[in-house]
Amino acid sequence: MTNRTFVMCKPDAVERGLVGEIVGRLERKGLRLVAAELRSVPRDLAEEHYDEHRGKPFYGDLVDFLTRSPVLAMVVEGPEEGTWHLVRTLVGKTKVEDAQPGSIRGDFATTTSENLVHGSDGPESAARELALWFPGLI
Ligand code: 3AN
Repeated sequence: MTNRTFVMCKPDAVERGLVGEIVGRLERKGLRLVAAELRSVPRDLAEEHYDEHRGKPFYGDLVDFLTRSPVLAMVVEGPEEGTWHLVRTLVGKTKVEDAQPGSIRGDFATTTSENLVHGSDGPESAARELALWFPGLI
């Protein structure tokens, strides 16, 4: 379903106790949790999740970070197509200095490498990531 997207509170969000804040923002927007699981991420899943960054200088650090401590993996649903885009707006820009106040990263993140939340960046990546993280739901 294209009105579903994959969202994850990364290890820094769980460690900092910001899961309630992040999920609350999604829910107050009007989005709904379809599934959520606190999960320790195996290295091969982290590598597959960040497949598009394989070979980049920060790839190893990215995989180390995602496997450092548990994440909250979620399936989030909105009333219309393009839920992924709504979530990306709530999450804020990738580069921490560009993330606007009012967005999750703009309000709570201080580095680009530990920026609290992942949200799929398009319909294709949403489909790929939902299948990767929640194969039973597809
Ligand atoms: P987003 O998380 O906004 O979808 P992506 O998919 O481009 O951004 O990057 C995935 C993650 O890789 C980012 N959340 C960030 O932690 C890390 N990252 C991306 N670009 C850089 C960079 N230039 N330097 C360090 N880390 C980066």
